[in-house]
Amino acid sequence: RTVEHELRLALGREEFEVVYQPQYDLTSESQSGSEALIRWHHPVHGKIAPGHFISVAEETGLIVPIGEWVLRRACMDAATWPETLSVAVNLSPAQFRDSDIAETVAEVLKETGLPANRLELEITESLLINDTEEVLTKLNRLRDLGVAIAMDDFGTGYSSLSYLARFPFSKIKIDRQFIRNMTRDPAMRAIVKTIIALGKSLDVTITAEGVETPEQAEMLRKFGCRQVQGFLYGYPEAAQTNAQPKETAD
Ligand code: G
Ligand code: G
Ligand code: MN
Ligand code: NA
Repeated sequence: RTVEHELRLALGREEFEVVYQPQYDLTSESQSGSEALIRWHHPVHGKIAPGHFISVAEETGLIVPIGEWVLRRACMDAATWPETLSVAVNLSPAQFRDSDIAETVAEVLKETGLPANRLELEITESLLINDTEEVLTKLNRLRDLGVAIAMDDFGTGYSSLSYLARFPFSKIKIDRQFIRNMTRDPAMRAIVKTIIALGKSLDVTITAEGVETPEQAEMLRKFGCRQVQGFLYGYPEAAQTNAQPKETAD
């Protein structure tokens, strides 16, 4: 397939970029970190969104070298940020299945000098469907390194509350579809409120994704949501703009 062939060449041709979307802490009213998101600048086709190539990368196994490249880039960049800022990196299930992910993460932290507690790894529920001992062992090894593990897109896919008891998450990210409809749909509102309360009981940080309006932010604050991410707070942008803290810029 063309996309596969082009993806194979893209790493060597330096066509990928990592952009960063800020995450804000509603308690301290300040940025707590950023999520790293890959971008592909194809020489002919221009910008290609991750939605169009991540699945191909997963099917072909290319996600292993590409994901490792993103991880290294993100840790290198974050090592230059103020030490209060963390970086979150998305991991695909294939990176757990086809590579020694804990070994890779340990190596990259050592190489870049980023303290482990400033790295967060985002995984999705799909990793936990085949809820094997091997996945659990790898997650625990990552946790033992001192990195945080976040459950991404919570509430979509095959959510099971039992995952929250079996795996050592430090954060749950509420999927943006719940946030989008929260202010007008009472059922969505109840779900968001309940997930936030659950996070409190489990001592897990809750992040609301896709926050776009002040109304949504106000409601989340009222429910006691700790962290927010979304266009209201910032778009995914090149590293340079995030390298300077907002307070001291200018
Ligand atoms: O902005 P956005 O279009 O960046 O991202 C779309 C989807 O692609 C999201 O679900 C996001 O988690 C995923 N994604 C973005 N960057 C990466 C990455 O580096 N690795 C993996 N596995 N997924 C990514
Ligand atoms: O699945 P994951 O959370 O990793 O995906 C992040 C994706 O969400 C990226 O594609 C990013 O561009 C997108 N995103 C981030 N903030 C917002 C937002 O406020 N609204 C919408 N519609 N998308 C957002
Ligand atoms: Mn994510
Ligand atoms: Na998400």
